[in-house]
Amino acid sequence: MITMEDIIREGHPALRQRAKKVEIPISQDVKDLGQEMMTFLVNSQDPELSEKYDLRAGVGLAAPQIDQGLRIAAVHIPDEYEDDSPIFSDVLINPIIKRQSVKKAALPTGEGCLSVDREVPGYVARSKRITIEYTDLNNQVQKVKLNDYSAVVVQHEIDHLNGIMFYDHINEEDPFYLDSDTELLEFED
Ligand code: FHF
Ligand code: ZN
Repeated sequence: MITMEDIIREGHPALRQRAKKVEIPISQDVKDLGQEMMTFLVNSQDPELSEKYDLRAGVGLAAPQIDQGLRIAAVHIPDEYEDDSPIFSDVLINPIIKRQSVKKAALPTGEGCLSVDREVPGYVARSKRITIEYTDLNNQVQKVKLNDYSAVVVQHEIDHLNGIMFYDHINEEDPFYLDSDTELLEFED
């Protein structure tokens, strides 16, 4: 089972490396790894299990964060964070962004990261809408359109596969500067 002890923190060089493509069809090891990553997210969002195993609640996890330099990311968005679209939950192998909107969106709280044990204030402007393509754990190619919260999370995960941290995107002079084509997303509930 993946716990916080398995998650590497900033300063570890693996977080700055480009992860390698996964061979398709995927091996049993990759399938197991992807399933473990998804289980971590589900457990971390469960009040009892997160308390029991001392897990920080997460909506995404990229393989480099557990020191596996492979292009694999798990995403599990809780229900209440999806307005119109159905909830997005999947393991993404070799994800690529096929299309991205010019219009940007940023979370009002800024972002955090399981590999960053400090608050980093500031807005992270990301594409508001993306179309991604990836292979799932059943070796099926999926093409999915995402917007707002789920698009932000997936872009945060794909950044990890490329050695990019969320704070690389924060404006140094004015962390809360908002571009005219960046929408501040609303708080949930
Ligand atoms: C998180 N947690 O999942 C953050 C961190 C924007 O690469 O957002 O580092 F669990 C992956 C509802 C709302 C339920 C929020 C992408 C953030 C990705 C994980 N938690 C949440 C929830 C959360 C990171 N990460 C603060 C841990
Ligand atoms: Zn992260």
